[in-house]
Amino acid sequence: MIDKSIIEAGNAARAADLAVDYDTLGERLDRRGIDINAIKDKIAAFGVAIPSWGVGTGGTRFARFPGPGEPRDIFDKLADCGVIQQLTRATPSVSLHIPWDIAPAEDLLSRAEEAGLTFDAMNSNTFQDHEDHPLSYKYGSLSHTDAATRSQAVDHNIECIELGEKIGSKALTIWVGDGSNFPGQSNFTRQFERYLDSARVIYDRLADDWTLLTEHKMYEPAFYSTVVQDWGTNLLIAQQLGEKAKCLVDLGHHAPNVNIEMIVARLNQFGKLGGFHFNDSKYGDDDLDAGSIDPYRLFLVFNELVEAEADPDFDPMHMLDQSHNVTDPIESLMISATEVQRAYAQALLVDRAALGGFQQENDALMATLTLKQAFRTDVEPILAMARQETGGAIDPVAAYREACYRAAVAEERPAVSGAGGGIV
Ligand code: LRH
Ligand code: MN
Ligand code: MN
Repeated sequence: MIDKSIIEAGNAARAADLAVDYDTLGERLDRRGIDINAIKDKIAAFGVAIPSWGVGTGGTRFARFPGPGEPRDIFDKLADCGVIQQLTRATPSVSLHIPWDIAPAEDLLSRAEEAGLTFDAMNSNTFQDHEDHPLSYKYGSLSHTDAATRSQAVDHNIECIELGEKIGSKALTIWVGDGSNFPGQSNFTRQFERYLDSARVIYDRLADDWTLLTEHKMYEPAFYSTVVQDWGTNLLIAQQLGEKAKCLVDLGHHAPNVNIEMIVARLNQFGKLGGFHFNDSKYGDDDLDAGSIDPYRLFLVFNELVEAEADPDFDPMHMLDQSHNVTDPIESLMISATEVQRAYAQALLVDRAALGGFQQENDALMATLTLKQAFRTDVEPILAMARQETGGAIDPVAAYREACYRAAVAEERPAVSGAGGGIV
């Protein structure tokens, strides 16, 4: 963890400026009939889960360039996630990926507690082979033509639920790479039937207070067709399985220019919006930092979420899912978590009564300006104040660099070479 005195000293140097900025913004928002403290309280209560796999340097199929102090195992990852939470107060939980993070439940629980974290959704993995799975997933998993391979994949998902139950998780996220690489390779209908049959067995194993999140993705690793390729198929799955099954929207998993915020609205309208993997994308499943390419789109997604918040039962899960190739993953994740909070804060500023009126009158210009007014508001003082008041850092990256955390862990964690790692 970061020495508290470093956070305190950094905050002390910035507190006076922040107080002025917060009061000034408070006055401006007051003129718009908005109570800044109410927004700040909502931001302070908002959290986004860290993907355990995000704290290691990512890579592409061409190469991976590891940085110093790469986490060696799930316990190092929890330590890194603890630092992100300590400084941002925006990331109270971690989403595990099995088998990457397999460890005894009691150890996971005690290390998470030390780091001030809880566990979010469990992620199963049948998109690669496992040492202890005799059958290969090369030709699919839950939808494989071979019953024994399907059943091996189902059992793995059940093991993920069992571990999750021991560590306080309440959801299982399933993403499969199943699909085909050639026209004619697979029968679309039979393949989807097999997927549904397997998913039903997993669903039936879920406790009543658990959610099954299925995640769609257009392509990759299958390059001709993917079984769960879009939100339409995902919605069918959730509807077929039942009440506890909902859809997970990873922002990077759509065709370019798809209107993601509208997908969010549709899924929510029919009670099937289960959660998010936040990231940003320029071309495909780029796993870029949330808000780094198109912050307006992130805002528009949150605009739909704030609209949906009127329903007290609305409670989607929020997770990041990113891959960091050229930045320190801890810094990227801290900034990304605050970008997600920023989009939420901006969306909370939308004058919904005015927007509704403009929509009713078909005043397209004023309707869109109503959104822009909220988006253009610099809400940084709200985010910084929420962090300061909850014991975090006004400037998380500055505190992190000041503490030299990366250099300290690099002393204990052996250097990793990326040489020879890529497969083109
Ligand atoms: C698939 C995905 C899915 C996986 C993660 C590693 O592209 O988004 O969520 O679990 O990446
Ligand atoms: Mn994802
Ligand atoms: Mn992805």
